[in-house]
Amino acid sequence: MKTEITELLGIEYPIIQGGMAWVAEYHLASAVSEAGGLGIIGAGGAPAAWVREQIKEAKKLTSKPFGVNLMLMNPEAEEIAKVIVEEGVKVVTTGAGSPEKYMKMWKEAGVKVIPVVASVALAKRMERCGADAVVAEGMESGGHIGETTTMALVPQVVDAVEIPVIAAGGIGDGRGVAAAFMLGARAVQMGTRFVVAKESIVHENYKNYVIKAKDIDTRVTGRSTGHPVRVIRNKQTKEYLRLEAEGATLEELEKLTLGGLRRAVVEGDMETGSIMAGQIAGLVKEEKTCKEIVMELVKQAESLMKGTVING
Ligand code: TUI
Repeated sequence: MKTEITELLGIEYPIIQGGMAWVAEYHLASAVSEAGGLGIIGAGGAPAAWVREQIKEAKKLTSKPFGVNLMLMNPEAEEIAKVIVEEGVKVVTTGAGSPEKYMKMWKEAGVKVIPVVASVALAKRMERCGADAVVAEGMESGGHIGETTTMALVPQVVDAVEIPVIAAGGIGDGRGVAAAFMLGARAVQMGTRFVVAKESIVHENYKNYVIKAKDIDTRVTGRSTGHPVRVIRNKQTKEYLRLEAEGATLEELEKLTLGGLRRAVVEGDMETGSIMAGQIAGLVKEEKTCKEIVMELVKQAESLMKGTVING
């Protein structure tokens, strides 16, 4: 499964783990990298010192490449951007904004830069300012999302840029991987599937929620605030969507979600927590190791694509 992305990143398989806040810490990231994919440490809203520590711990567990995801709304984004360079991280992905102001520093340090985009316009802008690849993330994804589905977004981004495109959103098994290649992607990024990995440190309640979720169980909160976030429905989303429909203020709405991801991931609070997950949660049925997940994805995708030229 060699593609422009496996070559660019020096990895075995074109499978990237999403940089999920609170979830994507060093145990998960190093396990995905050890399995031949690209593990990613998600900075989320964490302080720069935490990110540095995570990078150091990941280096102890793997000598293979791994990345860091910089969530651009992080108040310490500037410091984290520097930590990435200082610690010699090979790959950075970014989310929830445009990483333009860090691009020069990263490129000069030889860091491969892969912004996550939800539109053709941002993909083009990222290519112009030197991105090595982009992740085109559809609205099937968990967490902060755009407006367009993976099926519609990926081929449009592929046609709009010369750099390789990684597909994300709604991919949970080898069929999704094969489909992404058919759309012109050169790799996939997956989050929800890895939430339930054995090496994932999320609370057991969270994993069980993903495993139990059906196809129609996610909801998008925050459409009215300009920050749409996909989560598995629970008591919090019911209350949130009710308030949102009644025209509640941003302040009232934020009261419900503040610290919600931490409550769900760390405390296992399934009532007031934000259980971020993608629409593919309904497909995720059991906990497996990262190695088992990656090997299963590769085997299934390869058998579906027999005779298909990926880089054609
Ligand atoms: O970033 C994500 N997904 C995320 S970030 C996150 S942390 C969070 N926690 C609580 C509330 C809100 C966020 C959880 N999930 N995916 C990548 C992504 N980026 N999706 C969409 C975007 C995006 C959206 C707008 C990127 C750029 C953008 O505008 C850029 C510009 O300046 O025009």
